[in-house]
Amino acid sequence: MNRLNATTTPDSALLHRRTLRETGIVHLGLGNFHRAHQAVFTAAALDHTDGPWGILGVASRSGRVVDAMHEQDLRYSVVEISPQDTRIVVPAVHTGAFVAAQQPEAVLDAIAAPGTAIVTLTVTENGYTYSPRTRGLDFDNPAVRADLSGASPTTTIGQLTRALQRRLRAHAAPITILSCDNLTGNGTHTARLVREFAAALPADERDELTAWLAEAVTFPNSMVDRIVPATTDAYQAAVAEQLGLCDTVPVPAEPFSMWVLEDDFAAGRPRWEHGGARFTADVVPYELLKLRLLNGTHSLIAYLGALSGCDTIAASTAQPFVAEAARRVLCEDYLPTIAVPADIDIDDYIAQLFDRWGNTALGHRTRQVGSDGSAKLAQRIPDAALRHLRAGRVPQHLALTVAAYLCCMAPPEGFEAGPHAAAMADPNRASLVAAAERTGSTAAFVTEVFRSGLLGDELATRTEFVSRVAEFVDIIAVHGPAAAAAEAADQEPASAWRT
Ligand code: CS2
Repeated sequence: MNRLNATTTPDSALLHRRTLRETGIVHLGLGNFHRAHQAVFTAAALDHTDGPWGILGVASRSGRVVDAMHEQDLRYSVVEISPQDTRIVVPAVHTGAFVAAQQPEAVLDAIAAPGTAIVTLTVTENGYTYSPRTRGLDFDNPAVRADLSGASPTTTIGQLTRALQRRLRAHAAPITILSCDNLTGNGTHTARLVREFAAALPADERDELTAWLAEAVTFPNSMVDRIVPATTDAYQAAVAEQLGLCDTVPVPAEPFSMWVLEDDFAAGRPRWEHGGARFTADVVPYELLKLRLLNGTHSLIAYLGALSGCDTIAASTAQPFVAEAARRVLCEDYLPTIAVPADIDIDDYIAQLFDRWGNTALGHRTRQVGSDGSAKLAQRIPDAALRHLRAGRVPQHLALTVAAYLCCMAPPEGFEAGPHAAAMADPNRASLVAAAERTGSTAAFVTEVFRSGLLGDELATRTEFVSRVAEFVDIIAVHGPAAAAAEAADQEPASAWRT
């Protein structure tokens, strides 16, 4: 079978047909999400309005996608999957791809290049070397310290700041850094970390860079949304069947896609609105809507699902006790903490979320959503929980989410968390297991977890929440996740928000 490449791609699958030569965007994090989201929006924008917006994709460590994309003239397919339909599109917007770990200086040169107007990021919640404890750059992280010492940088914040420094020295042309990760105020957050890195440089470098950052570099906030599972052989088979071609790095995705951005670009941008993106003066309400209603609820579905033996999000949500817990965490614990943007019909939005989670064709795994919970939950839980606690209410299903997470990471003695929980990757797993072994009781373990700063310092002082988490851990351990969910639901009558 022929390989997918520039000659073989059928026109009917191409999202835009011009051959791109100019690189206007450098993207850090050449993973599936970028390839199914921003790349597709960019292709659709270029199909409508031409521009110098080719994307140079930088993978952080792995060469798998980079090598395969080179073998395919930088092309790959996006397989949009629903139970009704499979649609394949080829975005064809990349002008280059390489691995940062193999060519660290090339990252700096690419960002400093005069043609580069935007740097986009999908480096995951974990990729920002952020400390929830200090709420700033993690200066205790050896990689951050190495980047500050002047070695070729390996952290994203180090790469960005060193590249901006190089750009300032070379020609000082304005540029935009656009975070596309699931973080509240992702642009503001990135700006703060870059400025903290710059402020830690020697005075002669620091002052000039800090002034130029304020003047010439923008960091718009953006909300990104598309469920993108890890790829499997089934997607290669779908491409083979529909296009008659071999693509070794297709990306699966749900049909839904959404992008809301602040229009604050220092040196121009593609006409992403033609691909369906929305521009707005204030993205934060959209970010909170998505981070809490979708991502926050997603975490609970993933942990309860894994603990009840479910491989996929769709299988987990198909269980009535999980659907009920999801509805309650969403409507009672998250929704009252946000201001719904005026153009969102909240009932439709919620109904659509349940449809999206119920997409049985997608194969989105509980282990994928449950991975990196230590970084994800810090974004999803503390601010919402504190809003309720300050008002005198213990948000039961937020406590349940943390308890289910802890049972997946450090299963209590005698409790079998199962293979899906065991397969969740998390940089904090080992320290959680060690804390569980060290402490004599669930209450002591959970208290220690909160004191470690995992969910920020303030939530650790809310003993009513901390002890509720411990109680749920015990209930899960003895009676299972469904009993814990029933206990959470019993604490309060279902609210008027139920739809
Ligand atoms: C998920 C997200 O893995 C996770 O934590 O909640 O990746 C989610 O699928 C996307 O944010 C959807 O846009």
